[in-house]
Amino acid sequence: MASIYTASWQAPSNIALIKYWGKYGIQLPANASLSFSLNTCTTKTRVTAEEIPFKDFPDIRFLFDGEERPDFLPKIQAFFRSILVECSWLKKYKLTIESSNTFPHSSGIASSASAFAALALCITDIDEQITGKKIGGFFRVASHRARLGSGSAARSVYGNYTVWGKHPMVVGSHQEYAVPIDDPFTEEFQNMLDYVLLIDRGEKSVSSSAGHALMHGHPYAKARFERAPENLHQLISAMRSGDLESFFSIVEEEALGLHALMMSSQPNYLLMRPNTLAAIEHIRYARIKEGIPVGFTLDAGANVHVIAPKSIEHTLNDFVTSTLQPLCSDGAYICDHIGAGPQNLTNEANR
Ligand code: 2P0
Repeated sequence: MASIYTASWQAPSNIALIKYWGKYGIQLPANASLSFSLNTCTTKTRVTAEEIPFKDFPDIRFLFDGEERPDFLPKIQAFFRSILVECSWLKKYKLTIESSNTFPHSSGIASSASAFAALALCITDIDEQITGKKIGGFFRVASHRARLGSGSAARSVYGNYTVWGKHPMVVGSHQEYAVPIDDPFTEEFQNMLDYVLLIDRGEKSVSSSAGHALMHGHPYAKARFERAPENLHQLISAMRSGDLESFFSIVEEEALGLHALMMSSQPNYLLMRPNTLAAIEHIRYARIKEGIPVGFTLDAGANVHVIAPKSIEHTLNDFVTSTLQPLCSDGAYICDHIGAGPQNLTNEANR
């Protein structure tokens, strides 16, 4: 009888505070990035591997929310091609991948980080089952594999704060995989809230992969790749000393700097929308004029991540519902916060 193996993992989305923008070689980052994993925005994936006669390439079916989605296959196949040498057993298996997100479909929230993290965790889990050997540094291996699917996914195999890319301030940091940051950050940074304002739910005009590619030959690339490690250094220092003012200043510079790079690419492009700017102005007013410890960051899109320590949750709820919610598409926003990381659901899947 053909052998069948199953693994199921839930992995979080993450938001970068120090951005990864620009890469070289095989998915290696031009600078180290730092992010935190979210709690509510996650992808749940189940992989079933069924033994079949030898083929050159794994036979893959991909279902999203129970529906066959061949449009996702090219990126998934590219991922499997890149891990085929280290997981040669894949050639003998037919894979069924079933995936779903907890965040709303076409919300404009990037799902490649949580999706490839969940997939890499499932494949690494099945790897252990098939070979019968425990993989030392399981999450490090999964992070390296996730990176090959999507760079930011390397950071989504852990909870809390992570760093992907070598940086002198983070012991053990590496270009090929992310590492969790085990740092004595002060209390306000241990319970960060992230409310995601859904400003525009449409498809982005330029994909992140295309955006990364435009950093080759970018007129400001050199300055960016020198600035990012300096910002990472300053950010960690601010988080160690409880300096929220410096923290917000660096995080917002990174967000605006990311979009400035897009706006000065050749060809240039713009992902912010008028309500992105309106939200930013309100957030800055609240912090600078009203003394509310709140800031923002942006992903590669129009949505705004509103960041604040948990201690001001009630104030933040009032501020968001009264001032920011009207700027959101259909008034939609997601209340999230820093999360504990992926969950192994394999035993549940095998039941
Ligand atoms: C980040 N982003 O650090 C940056 C900031 C978006 C804004 O990494 O080509 O989907 O798959 O490696 O990881 C989004 O790009 O790009 C991203 P690929 P990815 O989170």
